[in-house]
Amino acid sequence: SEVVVATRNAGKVKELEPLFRQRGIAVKSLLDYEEIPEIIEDGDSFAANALIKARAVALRLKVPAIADDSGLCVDRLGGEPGVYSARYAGEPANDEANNRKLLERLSELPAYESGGQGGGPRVLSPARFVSAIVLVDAEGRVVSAVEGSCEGQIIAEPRGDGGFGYDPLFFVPGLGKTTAELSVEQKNEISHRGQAIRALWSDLERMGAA
Ligand code: ITT
Ligand code: NA
Repeated sequence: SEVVVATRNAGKVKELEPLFRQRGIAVKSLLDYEEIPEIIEDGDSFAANALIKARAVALRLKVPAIADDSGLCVDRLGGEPGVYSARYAGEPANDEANNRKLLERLSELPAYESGGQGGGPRVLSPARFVSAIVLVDAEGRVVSAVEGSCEGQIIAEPRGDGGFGYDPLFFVPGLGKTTAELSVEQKNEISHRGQAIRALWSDLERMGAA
C-alpha cells in the first residue's frame, strides 16, 4: 500500500520512508505532486499545523493523508523558534540561515553554566525537538493525532553532515553525538519523528486499523 505525506521537506521524507517501509507502506510526498499549491500554516501549535497540512492535501487529492509539523524549542529562548522553526531567519526557508540566527540569539545571552563534567562540546541551552503527526481520512477527518519529542542541547559549534535543519547544533548527551552525526536509522530510534510514528502505529493498532 501507499500513503501520501503532506510535506515538501526532503529531510522528513528520507526519515519517514524507512519507518513506513518496515510496515510495507510506500511514501508519496508533495515532491511527487507538484500541482498542489503552497499550504499556509497559520496554526499556533504543531498539532494545528499538522492538521492544516494533512487536511488540505486529503481534500485536494481525495485520499487519506499524513502530515508532520515539527520544530525546535530552545529553553533559554523561551521555547523559540517553535512553530516558526522552518522560517526562523525569514523567507525563503533556509537551514543555514536558521542555524546562524539560532547561534546569534544564544550568543546574546550570558554564558550558560550547564553544570556538566567538561570535555564535551560547549553547550548553549537545553532544547527539544517536537513532532506532531496527524492522519486524516479522505474527507479530512482526524483518524489519529500523535506527538513525539527528543531532548538535547544546543551546542556552539556545528557537528556532522547528516539529517537536516538544526541537526548539526542538536547534541544528544546520552549518545555523545549531534543528530547530524547519526545514520537515518539511529536518528529514527531516538528522534521526535520516530517517537511520533511509533505512537501512530500503536494508536492505529488500538483502533484495529493496522
Ligand atoms: P513541510 O511543512 O513541507 O513538511 P517544513 O520544513 O516547512 O516542511 P515544518 O513547518 O514542520 O516543515 O518545519 C520544520 C522545521 O523544524 C524544519 O524546517 C527544521 O528547521 C526544524 N526541524 C524539524 N524536525 C527536525 C529534525 O528532525 N532535525 C532538524 N531540524 C528539524
Ligand atoms: Na510548520
